[in-house]
Amino acid sequence: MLFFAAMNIVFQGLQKFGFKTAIIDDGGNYSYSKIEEQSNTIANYFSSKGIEKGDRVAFLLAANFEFVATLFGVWKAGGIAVPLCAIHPVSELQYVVDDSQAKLLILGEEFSNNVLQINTTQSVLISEIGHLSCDTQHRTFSAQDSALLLYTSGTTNKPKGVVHTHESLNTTINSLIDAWKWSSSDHILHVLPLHHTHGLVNKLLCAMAVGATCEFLPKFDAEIVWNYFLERDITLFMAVPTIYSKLISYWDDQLKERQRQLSEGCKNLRLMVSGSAALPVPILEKWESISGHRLLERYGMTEIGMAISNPYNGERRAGFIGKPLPKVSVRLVDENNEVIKVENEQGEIQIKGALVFKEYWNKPVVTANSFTADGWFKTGDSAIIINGYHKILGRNSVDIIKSGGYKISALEIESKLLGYSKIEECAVVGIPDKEWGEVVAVAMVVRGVALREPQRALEHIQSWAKDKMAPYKIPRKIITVDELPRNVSGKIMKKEVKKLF
Ligand code: MCA
Ligand code: AMP
Repeated sequence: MLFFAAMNIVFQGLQKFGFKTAIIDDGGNYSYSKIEEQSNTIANYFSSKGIEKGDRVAFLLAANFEFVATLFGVWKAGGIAVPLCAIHPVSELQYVVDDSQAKLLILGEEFSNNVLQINTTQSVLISEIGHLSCDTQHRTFSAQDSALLLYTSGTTNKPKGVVHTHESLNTTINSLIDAWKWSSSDHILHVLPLHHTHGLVNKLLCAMAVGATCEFLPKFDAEIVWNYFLERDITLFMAVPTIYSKLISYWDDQLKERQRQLSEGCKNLRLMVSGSAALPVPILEKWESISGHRLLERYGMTEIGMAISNPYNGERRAGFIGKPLPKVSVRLVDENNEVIKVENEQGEIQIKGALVFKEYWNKPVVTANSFTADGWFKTGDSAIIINGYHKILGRNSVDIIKSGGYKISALEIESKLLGYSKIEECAVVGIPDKEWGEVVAVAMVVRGVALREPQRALEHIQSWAKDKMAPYKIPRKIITVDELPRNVSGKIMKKEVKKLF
């Protein structure tokens, strides 16, 4: 008998929507029943491999049906899902596998080379998980049980694992379904990575919870996305600002008649959302002029899911992230942790509610320090409220960079760069960029003459870094200096470093 507590709203969808199309990928169309069936098979396999409640199962799979079936399979077996980043080099994957103490690693065919390179207790290719007819009794889990471990970069050198429970995931999913009017007739085009909240929760899991169709592209490609808007019945699109910027560039390069057709194609959609990084007002305005859609900008974070949003109906204010979603408590506090009670005063955003994560994996001290004594999560984002709407003003830490919607730790890159023998000292900063939001830049003091010429240094370092860091972390701008700007106590002054570029 198959049995588990359907505490997670997305499970209800698997049973309720039966033969409706849930997923479309390169391989075809898959119904909700197919996910139910395949995830049972996978859960049985996990149980046969000794996966028990609370065990971490890591998986490196392309954005496709197998990913979705594996995610549900992990949950049905009582495990904690650890989706890995498809574009991370082996060293970064190894870090996540080790840090999460994954008991099992699942790999897609396209990643089969990694089997030989990542050290794990057990790893298996997804294609090798056959159909086990044994009638496994799936474990029950409660709302408070851990469900998901997502890695995020922060003010610490190495990425931290953010643990979400079934309840915290459900809270964000339910609130987005209401706020953005998700329904079973929705068809979302999915172009984002699945190891982050934006792609995994906002797009995939919301779709699965309401019986919508989620169509995956293997990789973002501006031309393909435009053609999908034109030719298919897409109703929903969600992306980071960089993607809208790339879609605009593509449109700009087309002849008038094609531009007209592309713009016309956007009429089929009912909603387009932007998030993960600040949406520049010129992008919002240009997008509105070519697509007819005023982007709905919202604010979230790996640790909290989605907290603040512009409205579905009503004013979507350019340059603002909107108002708190229902069931989320949001406050701004000044540097003395005094709550700001009036508008037009800048403070840190702090969040409370069932959407907030449970803990950083194996980091009790860091977890405790990220909350105030009275239980508010400190986001590190600074904001102001004007006429009821929140506006992000920046981050408290200069060491956090957002590039293409990815959060990057300057400290992590610095520590990796110092592994290059010719670099004596370095300071990594984010430099504003029209397309990427910010790009990674490094000022460095080098040994010898080989890296003195900036263009040569850039080529050298980019090629050296390829197997050590994900593409979005690799420095795009480099300068060499005789010494880094420091204050009287010897601390590098990052604001001065930024000015060097
Ligand atoms: C890639 N390139 C870059 C960067 N990334 N250059 C500068 N800065 C970067 N960050 C270079 C590559 O090296 C390559 O260069 C060229 O750009 C194309 O690379 P490619 O990988 O093909 O780029 P892409 O596929 O067009 O990627 C752009 C992207 C991607 C689709 C915007 O960055 C992306 O998927 N971002 C989304 C991340 C995300 O989902 N974040 C959500 C986390 P060359 O051609 O020279 O080789 S935040 C979150 O979840 C919270 C909760 C929230 O609020 O949402
Ligand atoms: P991550 O930790 O990768 O989930 O990124 C979360 C961070 O992205 C937040 O702390 C913000 O700094 C940033 N972010 C998300 N949405 C927005 C937005 N609409 N405007 C500005 N920053 C945002």
